[in-house]
Amino acid sequence: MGQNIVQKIIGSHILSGNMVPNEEISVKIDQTLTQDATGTMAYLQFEAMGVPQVKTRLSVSYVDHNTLQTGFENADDHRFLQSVAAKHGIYFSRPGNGICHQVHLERFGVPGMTLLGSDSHTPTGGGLGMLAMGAGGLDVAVAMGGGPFYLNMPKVVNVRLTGRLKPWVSAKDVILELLRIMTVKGGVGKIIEYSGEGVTTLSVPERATITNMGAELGATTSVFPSDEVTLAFLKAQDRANDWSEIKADDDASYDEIIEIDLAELEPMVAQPHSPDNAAKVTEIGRIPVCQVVIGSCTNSSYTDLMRVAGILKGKKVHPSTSLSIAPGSRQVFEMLARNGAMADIISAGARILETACGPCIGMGQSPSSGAVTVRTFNRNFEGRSGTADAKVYLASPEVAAASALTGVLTDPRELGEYIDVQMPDKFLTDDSMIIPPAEDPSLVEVLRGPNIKSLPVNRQLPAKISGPALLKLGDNITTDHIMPAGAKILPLRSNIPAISQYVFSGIDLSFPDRAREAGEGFVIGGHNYGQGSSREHAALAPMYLGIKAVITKSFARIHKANLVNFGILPLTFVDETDYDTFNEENTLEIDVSSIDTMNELVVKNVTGGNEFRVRHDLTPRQMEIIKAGGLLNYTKQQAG
Ligand code: MIC
Ligand code: SF4
Repeated sequence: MGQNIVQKIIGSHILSGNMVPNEEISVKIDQTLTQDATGTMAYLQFEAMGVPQVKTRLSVSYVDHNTLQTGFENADDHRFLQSVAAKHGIYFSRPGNGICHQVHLERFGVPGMTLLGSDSHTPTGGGLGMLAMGAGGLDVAVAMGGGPFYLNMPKVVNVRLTGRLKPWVSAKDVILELLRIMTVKGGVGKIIEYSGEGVTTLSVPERATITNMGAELGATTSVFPSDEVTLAFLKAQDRANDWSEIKADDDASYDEIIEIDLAELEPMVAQPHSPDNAAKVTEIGRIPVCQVVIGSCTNSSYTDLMRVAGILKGKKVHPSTSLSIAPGSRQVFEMLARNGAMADIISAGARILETACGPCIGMGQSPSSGAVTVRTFNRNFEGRSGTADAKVYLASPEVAAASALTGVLTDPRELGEYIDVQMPDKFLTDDSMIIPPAEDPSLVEVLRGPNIKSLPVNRQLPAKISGPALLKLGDNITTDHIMPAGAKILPLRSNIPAISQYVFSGIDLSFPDRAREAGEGFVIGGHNYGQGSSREHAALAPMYLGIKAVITKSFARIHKANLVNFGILPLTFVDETDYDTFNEENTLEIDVSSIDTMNELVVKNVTGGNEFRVRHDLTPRQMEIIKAGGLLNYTKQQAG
């Protein structure tokens, strides 16, 4: 029986378990990446493991999130990251060199390899035919130390692409259509594998836009074949030697099949406040747009920005609309500067931002109150832009640039003749902003500023946990709800005591104080709890505040793994209607002494006098981690 791409790559990296859907497996990780907002923790954890040099084939530390230096904090973190990288065998991509996923695609990604990144959009690498997955920083630290990465074997969904995109329809529209079909929880426990003749019509950056936003489906990752198109891209990056062909066997089988005819797609947007709230631009109509932002790891490649420049050339941004553009990498930025396209962009009235995540993570450019903003990003969760009542629409660079000119949401097909941008035969390659690790690590001193606080650790799991249900939430709670980002809070990523004061701050400002006062407590959620970012701070900071268990209808993959890593029990209702049988602030009590032998536990509602059942699906290994109070404690115990 033939194999699909997922089975081939996992099969060649599997260390334990069988490739049976939902069975726990572990795989060897070839490459890791971190970014600064999750990286400081990941490297503190790596240091705590006491491994002198990384054991991966390649590990890269990027600085792209916390680049706004409004105080010493971010700059201190950058300095720490640079020195810790030099000491432990890690390449360091300096601030200004670009967004981790874009740079990794250009300079490091290798078809057929595994990549683990402390960022949920690591699947961008799937555009090159890698098995690229997002995880919490601690899992990445373990992988850097040579440890396996554990996951449940996902189901494989085959998305068959036929036809070819019409002019002005783009890769973003493909993934928005898939989000419309599958929703933000449709990909949980699955990997999306693309095939069909439509694949050959898409360039690597276009494929990467699609795999990038597979994260929004909740999918473990997404992957494209590695073919002639991949080879051409790698050649143009001076990396032809990194190429190998990766394709599914003709008789490969899949758990699910979805067909999309590229020729039938039209320009789309995701409406507020969810990436799956997708509709055709023509269905929404010409609503006034206050702001347009073009950039992020989804849509800021060379071809994306060349087309934007072509649209803007000789025209001016509408007087009631602000246009900001952040190129995805220094390679893209410099190529546009040299070929004159940047001049067209500047002349149109665009505000050029640093080559970084920027507004995507709320680092500046927050829109005005109640404003409609069209962004080429991947997430439009409420409040993520920094303006609580802003209405964020996600769209392709073409829709965004057209709307910037007209001041209203605009179908780019109105622009007339299509601007065809060719992939360059040769990209400008200059890796001088990527600093290799030190030749003699013993000479490197790791520099820690006062913002870097030591790691809090959890206690062992007691026999009984009890406390109030501190917060009762609905479906699709994101890690942006749990642990918000933005220019004010992000600089505290290496300071858990300080950042914990902002847990759930967009929902309930009293949460941290109530949690502290209670000593121990619970959070209650609906379906797909913890979707979105990989930030382990959404587990670590609640753990610091005394959260012992989170009880939900279902979890998103990365967040659930992060909860386990920090010793918080992820539990789900056996009967979902029990969600309605208790209120916020009711005191709950769970006897957890038998989690080893029983996967159902009884929750006593001490206030209401009733009981209900919850379950866990922890593997024996995860059970030991929970009992130890988290992965770091567990690893120390294992080491004796
Ligand atoms: C995001 O897009 O939310 C982030 C910021 O890149 C996160 C990581 C983080 O919170 O640091 C992600 O997607 O994992
Ligand atoms: Fe950065 Fe936004 Fe991409 Fe996250 S989604 S890595 S914040 S550009």
